[in-house]
Formats: sequence, structure tokens, C-alpha cells
Amino acid sequence: MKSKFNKNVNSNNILELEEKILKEDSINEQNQENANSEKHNDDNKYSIFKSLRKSLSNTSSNLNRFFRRSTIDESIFEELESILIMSDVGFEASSDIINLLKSKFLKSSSFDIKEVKNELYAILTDRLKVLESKIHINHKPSIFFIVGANGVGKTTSICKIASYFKSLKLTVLLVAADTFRAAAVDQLQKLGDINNIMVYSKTGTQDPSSVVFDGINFGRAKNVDVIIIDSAGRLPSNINLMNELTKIKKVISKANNGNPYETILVIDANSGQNNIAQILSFDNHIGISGLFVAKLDGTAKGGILVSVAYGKNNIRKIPVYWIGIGENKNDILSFVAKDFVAAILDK
Ligand SMILES: Nc1nc2c(ncn2[C@@H]2O[C@H](COP(=O)(O)OP(=O)(O)O)[C@@H](O)[C@H]2O)c(=O)[nH]1
Ligand SMILES: [Mg+2]
Repeated sequence: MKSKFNKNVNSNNILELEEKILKEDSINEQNQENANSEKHNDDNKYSIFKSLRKSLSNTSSNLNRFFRRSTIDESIFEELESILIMSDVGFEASSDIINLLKSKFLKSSSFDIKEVKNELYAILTDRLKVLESKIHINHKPSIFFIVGANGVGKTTSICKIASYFKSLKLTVLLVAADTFRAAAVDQLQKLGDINNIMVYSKTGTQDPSSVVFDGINFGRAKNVDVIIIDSAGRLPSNINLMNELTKIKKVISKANNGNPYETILVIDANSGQNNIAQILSFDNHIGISGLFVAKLDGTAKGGILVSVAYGKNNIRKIPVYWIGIGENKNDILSFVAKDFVAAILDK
């Protein structure tokens, strides 16, 4: 495969590539292309919005019902607060939002429900913007270490991320470091085979650090642009398993000559407010550089991101690199606050 890095790698090449990635506004456009060729004949942009809207329809239908009302009085704010709490926005963030709305609207003798909706859109977009971030490919290889609890969607999301980078003509290696279950290595290998992505796995060891060290060296020898490392699911309450992640991180650093790399926590949006505890623990133990919010389709409500953006329980406002909205490799979007809020509020 052709690589942007095939020639001499110097900072100019990297800057060029980075610029290209930023310019392409990559993933949404890629999804638009895929939607166009594989799924819809509709206008591409509309398709993306549509899938995001469909994914967040639980929350948007509650809010829509609310915003269709004709009579308004003070009591609507209580009702809106309950809807926000039920949408996983969390108690503190919901009451903060409602207080802002009250202070704006309760002063005036009459107000329009549409104005309340517009104001809510503005508040949420403004808050969620802090979570937007572009992925930067600054080093070769650029390494993404993927962590999270069991079954949150790590391996599926890895395949999506790999497909995204592949679409940017970058070469990708997956490292099968979930050594707890043989089936996990097989799952990654299968996904790699189907999607024509290289997978590194190592037989005869259950030590993930050893797989990671050799995997990174293999990737460097192959001159790949991106290395994505799978890991076994674990609960942050299991100290031994968290210490193992610390060890793997040291090994990544060593194998990668101390260059920075990304540690991505995958969370399952269906777990709602429980995700706050997961983000806090993983971040405290190993330091998380970005989030992948999987399973925003289905029954997920999406409000969890508002909680993160509000810094609930002193959580760091960790960037959301991607969101997952389905089981297929193309069901991935970069996080754009205004699109996300527009989907929730059906604007
Ligand atoms: N609906 C939906 N299912 C997903 C998504 N991401 C992963 N899954 C499913 O979640 C299950 C667990 O995924 P897996 O990647 O094996 O999780 P892991 O244990 O964290 O590696 C699988 O059945 C996936 O198909 C998503 O964005 N949407
Ligand atoms: Mg897995």
C-alpha cells in the first residue's frame, strides 16, 4: 500500500499530512462517501445527520414532544430538567442548564418555547465544544493504545479507527494484545483479514507487554504509519489489571523511543452515568488522552457527553475523538458539538 510517509520522513511531510487530515475534515467526509456509494443516494451530508439523528432518537423524541407544547409557564423548566436527567445529562449539569434558562426567560413576562429550544441548543453546543478535537498524526508510527471495560466495543471500534486511517491512505497495523482469551486474538485477526488490515499476534505468551513490545517493533520494521493496540477489557476497580496497563504503557514508551502516543478509553454510551466512574478511574490510573464513545445507537441517550463537558466530579474534559453508531466499520463519526446537539434537539 502507498504511504504518505514512503519518502523521507521529516517534519515537513508530517505537517503536510497533518494539514491534509485537518483539511479533509476526514471522517465525516469519508462516511459521507461511504454512505453515498454503499447505502444512500441522498445528499451525503444529510445522510450523516440522519444516522446521527436516528442514533440519538431516544433523547430527541422526548425533547421534541416537550418542545411541541403550546402552553408555557414556569413549570416547564422542571419538566425539562427531568428529561435532561433521564437523558444521562446528570443531575448537576441538568440543574445548571435549567438555572441558565430560568435566569434568561423568567425575567420576561412572556416567552416562546422556540426561544427556549434555541437557547438550550446554544448552551449545549457551547459546553460540548470543549470536547471537540482533531486527531494529530505527528509521529511515525503514530500509536493508539485502546483500553476500556469488558464488552464496551474496543475491538469493534479499533476496526473502525483502522478503516478511517486506511481511508486516508495510511498504513495500519493492529496489535492483538488482548491475551486473556484466545477468541479475542481470533476476533481481531478476522476483522483484519476481512478489511485487509495487518494484524500482529504472538503465540506462546499471555503477557500483553511482550506482545506490545514485539508488535511495535514489527510495525516499525514494516514502516507502518499507524499502530493500534487492542487490550483486554478490565474493571478499573481491579488494581492488578490496572497496574498491568501501567506496565504496558511503559513498554509502549520504550519501544517507541519515548515519543508521545494516544491512550484511548472506549466507553459504552448505554452505560450512562456509570461511565463517569470509569473515565475517572482509568484517567487517574493511566492517563487517558481521548475517548471513543461507542454504541451511541440503540438505546443510548447521549447525555453522558454533557456530563463530561461539565466536568462532573472533577472529571477532566477529555476530548472525544470519535463516536460509534453501529456495528459496522463505517459506523464511526468524528465528534462535532453542533451536529451532535442538532441531532438531539432535532434542529
Ligand atoms: N450497536 C452497536 N454495537 C456495537 C458498537 N460497537 C461495538 N458493538 C458491539 O458490542 C459488542 C462487543 O464489542 P467488542 O468490540 O467485542 O467489545 P470489547 O470486548 O470491548 O472488545 C459486539 O457485539 C459489537 O458488535 C456500536 O457502536 N453500536
Ligand atoms: Mg475485544
